[in-house]
Amino acid sequence: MNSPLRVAMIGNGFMGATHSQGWRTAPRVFDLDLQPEMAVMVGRNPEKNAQLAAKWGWAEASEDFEAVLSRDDIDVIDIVTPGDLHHDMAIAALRAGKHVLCEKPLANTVEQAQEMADAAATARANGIVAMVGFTYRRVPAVAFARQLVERGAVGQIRQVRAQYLQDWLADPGSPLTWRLDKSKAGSGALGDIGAHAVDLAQFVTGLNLTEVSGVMETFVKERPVLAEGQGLSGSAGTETGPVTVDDYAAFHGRFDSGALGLFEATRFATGRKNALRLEVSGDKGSLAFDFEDMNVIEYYDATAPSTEQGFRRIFVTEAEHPYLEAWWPPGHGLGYEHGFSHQVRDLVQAIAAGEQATPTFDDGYQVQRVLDAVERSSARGSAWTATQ
Ligand code: SOE
Repeated sequence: MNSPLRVAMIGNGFMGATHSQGWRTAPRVFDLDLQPEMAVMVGRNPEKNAQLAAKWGWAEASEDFEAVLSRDDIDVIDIVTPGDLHHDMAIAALRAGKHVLCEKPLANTVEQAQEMADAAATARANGIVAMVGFTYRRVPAVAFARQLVERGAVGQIRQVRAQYLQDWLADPGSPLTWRLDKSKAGSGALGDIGAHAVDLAQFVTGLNLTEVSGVMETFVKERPVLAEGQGLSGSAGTETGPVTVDDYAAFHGRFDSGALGLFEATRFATGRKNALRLEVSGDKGSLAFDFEDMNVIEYYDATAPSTEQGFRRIFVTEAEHPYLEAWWPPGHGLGYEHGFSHQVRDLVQAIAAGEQATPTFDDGYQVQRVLDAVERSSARGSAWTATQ
């Protein structure tokens, strides 16, 4: 029996559900070198937390983060709270000698992200692993796109287009939630979904953004306040409150290779539910991905005979494709939740091997520098702004 890896998850919202699925499933699908144990789930509301801990498979429920952090029988802290708690919790966990998985974006400010990356670098010397939850890297089609770029399939990258289109705020009657509160979320579409687009583009291309020219907008500035205890589906009252974050963020970006990118993040793309899209254009070919067709990568080989050229749909479901060896026969496909099982697999195996898991906190800090530069650019009339 492998040694146990005892996990405490902090938070129990949407990401609590997805991470719990990952911790439950990964050990039953992949051959892991350590055995994750879902030891404790930490949440604020005792009744809700106990009910969800039992439903999702956590052995204990607690309301006391500090007490859980001080336990010797906890090895990993998995932070799935809103962004305002990431900095303090992750640094405390690293200093307590715990491995850390922290949801994206790493922090609510670039200053916080830098301190977290520094704390992770210090902890690394003691064999501690710190990882950021950009799970879209772990969609097999995305991981395969990275492999194609690494082996030169698109040649010299000239342009990148990345979009993250959702529409859950297109209705002005949608109520205020923590994602619309700057003090909780740090930013709106920019940090919540724009961060994914930035990480996806940098991961697949292997390039880093060095300067940006951005624009941000809040279309609906007041929204209904949810009555106390009402869930998102609850009927909001007549009281309204201010939206303090962006609904939309777009920017032009220059990569360290000289390639240029166009980015867009919005929650008002009516009809687009979770359209995270990437297109990479090079002098030998192009790649295109759309999460709403997530088992496919489209590949254009510009070196093929002109009579045979065209984007071809590669169904990324073969056993030889990333992660697929553990799942279903070709053509059966995977879903959103599988990225969280792949995240657990890669984190557990990195800890077992004494290696760093990616994306590291340094990768998360790089994304935060881009987000911060977009905000500074937008406040300066879209002036080109360095990310460093
Ligand atoms: C936004 O609604 C959101 O839940 C993001 O916060 C997640 O990171 C993304 O995976 C799905 O959409």
